[in-house]
Amino acid sequence: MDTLKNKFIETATPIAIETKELIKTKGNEQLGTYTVEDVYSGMKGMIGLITETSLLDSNEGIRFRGYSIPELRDNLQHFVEGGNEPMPEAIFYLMLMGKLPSNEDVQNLTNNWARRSIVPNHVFKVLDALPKTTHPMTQFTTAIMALQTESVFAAAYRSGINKKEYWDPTYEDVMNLIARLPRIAAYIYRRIYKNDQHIEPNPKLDWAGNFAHMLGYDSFEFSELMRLYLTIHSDHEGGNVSAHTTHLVGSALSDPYLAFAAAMNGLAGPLHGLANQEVIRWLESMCESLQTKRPTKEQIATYVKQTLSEGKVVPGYGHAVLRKTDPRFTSQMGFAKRHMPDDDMVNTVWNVYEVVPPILESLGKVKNPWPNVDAHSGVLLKHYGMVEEDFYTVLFGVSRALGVLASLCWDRVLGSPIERPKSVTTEWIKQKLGA
Ligand code: CMX
Repeated sequence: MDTLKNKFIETATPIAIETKELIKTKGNEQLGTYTVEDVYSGMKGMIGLITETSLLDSNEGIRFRGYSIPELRDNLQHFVEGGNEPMPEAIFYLMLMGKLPSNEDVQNLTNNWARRSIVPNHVFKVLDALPKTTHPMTQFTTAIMALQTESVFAAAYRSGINKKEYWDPTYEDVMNLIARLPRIAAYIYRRIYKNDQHIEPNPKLDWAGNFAHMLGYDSFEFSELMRLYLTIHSDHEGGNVSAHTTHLVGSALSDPYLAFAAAMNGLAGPLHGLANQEVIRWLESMCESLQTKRPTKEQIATYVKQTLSEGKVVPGYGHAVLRKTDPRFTSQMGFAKRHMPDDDMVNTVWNVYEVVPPILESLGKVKNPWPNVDAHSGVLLKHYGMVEEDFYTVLFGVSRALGVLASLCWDRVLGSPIERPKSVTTEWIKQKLGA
């Protein structure tokens, strides 16, 4: 028996209850600029970061350099031949440069990333040394860490670079890393699920099209889905766990590989990027337990209530900042309406969308009862045969690189300082309040 463990929980439980009570009774009292409740609630709403690439409005959703998702559909008019979905190259250009790219800019970026995309062999060897049962996100971060041997920033820092030049090797690392992520992700996918049958890249394809090809999905529709998916998951201003982690770790002048690997460990949490995996698990276990492919709204409501009564969250619903349906959910819904309106699982997601918000609202504590990006993404992938939901967060990670690494370039240009917010103890707060 672990006596320390028992003693710890005996000591901690009354303190946790007392702390909750303190927040309830003294939550509105000021501690400098902020209230007691602000300090205990994960810094939500506190302005304390600069992120140039995108800005989130709680009612309207994300704006990338001023463009909302519907506006991007009208303005990012760079398509592959016969295509209709935005290209990730274009959103990266917009986030990095602050202005819309020309077709030539997009093509140059495709070529630039293709040139940089070769992954050194030792990275594959590191992956091959892991058990195949290792979660794909753990394999992904391990591969990014293995790739850190290539960091131009780390080498430049070691050789004594002037701080005014930091942006240059950072940019090189950022571009190399983005270029190589699809190959790494596809390798992980084929290694785990397709019996190590790897597919060589096709340098003639665009970044997302080539990724779809290396994953083993060559249908035009799937590559269009990848273009949309990799565009809309790319950024969500600076305070979310993956963006903030990149900025925080990067602020210690850890190179982009170290900063991005840390971010991916945050994305791998079920309250953040892993939620897309959890949504599919939840939908499938609902259908399995009800023995139907299309549960009725009444059946869904009963299942939602059961989930809540078991002390679990409804995955894909809620958000720390958003207070309306996530426009990234709506844009995926639009894709599904265009390409797969009769899919059973997709229709279930739409029925869940009608059922869940009033139930969450009735709890009286959920600040946002509406769906987020993760509520819809998995069913689209499943429709095309990508049924391995444990892999879904890796796709999110490949996309998230675009925003957080563009931001890291700006951090170095702006000379952002090391991040070091002040923390206090509950004892300190009690003394301050005379409680
Ligand atoms: N189901 C059940 N309860 C929920 C809930 C949900 N979907 N969303 C929030 N709540 C609960 C919280 O757990 C919290 O309960 P306690 O007070 O008992 O701890 C209460 O409602 C208040 O939470 P909140 O202020 O509304 O939400 P937070 O800002 O603390 O958390 C989030 C935001 C996203 C973590 C939360 O809504 C959640 O857990 N959602 C499900 C997981 C999910 O979909 N995550 C993906 C988010 C998008 C992304 O990053 O990819």
